Amino acid sequence: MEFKNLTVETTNNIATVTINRPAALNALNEQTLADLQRVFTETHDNDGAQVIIITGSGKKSFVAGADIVAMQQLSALEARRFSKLGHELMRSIETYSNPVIAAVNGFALGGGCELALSCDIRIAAENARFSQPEVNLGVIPGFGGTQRLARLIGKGRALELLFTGDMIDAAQAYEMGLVNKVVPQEKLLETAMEMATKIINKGPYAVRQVKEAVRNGLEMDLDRANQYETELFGLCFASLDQKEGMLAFLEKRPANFVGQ
Ligand code: DAK
Repeated sequence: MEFKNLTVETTNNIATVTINRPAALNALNEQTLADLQRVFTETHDNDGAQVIIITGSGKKSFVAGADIVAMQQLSALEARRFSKLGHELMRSIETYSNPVIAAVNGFALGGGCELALSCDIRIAAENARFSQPEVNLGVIPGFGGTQRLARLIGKGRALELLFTGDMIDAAQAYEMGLVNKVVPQEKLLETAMEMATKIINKGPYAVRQVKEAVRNGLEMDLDRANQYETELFGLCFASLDQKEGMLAFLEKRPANFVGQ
């Protein structure tokens, strides 16, 4: 696939998607949103990468937000369309069948923070900075920030960040549970790759079911969520991966999963 504002490199079923608009610190304009959307809608399950890593080009910025130059002149209707494109992308990432890791290599502001929030796991470089600064510009987050941030780090801490627009560093983000790990910048992609490699060596069918179970279960009450888990657990026993995984354990050898 060819893209205007992205590069995609796939090694051993792990795709690294690099947002590449260095002159604007990788800010998200319509083209970039559309490019990213194609990554997540044109590949599925086994024909796509088993893990996708999203990062930004350069050492300074993951994504410095939605593109303020492009947004400045929008009419209300155009702003609504832009917001919809962003929402659709974030949802495509969140519902993508396989895990998505954000490797946050610098500023993750506004739409950049929202992009990281839509990923399953966030690994931050020590120089990463996070904020939802939309109130500085007289708007609110338009790509799900008010919803996903509160769900991830809790209402009180999310509201503080959303009301003040304060920028926090990687260590603070880690303390709040906004990121899973903080590593030196030069180790960022290596760490993301190591985690991705660990994941792709597990049963791919089970990994996909884990993502479904957690994502959908969080929207349900506990009884329904446990029932849902029971159904997905049962379904695993119709998969080749369950048969192979358990047989391999009993034969004391590594499993050869097929992802079905
Ligand atoms: N958009 C466009 N260009 C940007 C940008 C952005 N978000 N961030 C940086 N740039 C550009 C700068 O304008 C500059 O361009 P030139 O002047 O060189 O042409 C270049 O990137 C380098 O930036 P700086 O010179 O400013 O670099 P510094 O190191 O001095 O500062 C910074 C880095 C990240 C702290 C600073 O650039 C900054 O504060 N950037 C803006 C960060 C920001 O406020 N981001 C949030 C954007 S708001 C909605 C839809 C979506 C959203 C809201 C509503 N609806 C439709 C309702 C989402 C909103 C946002 O994401």
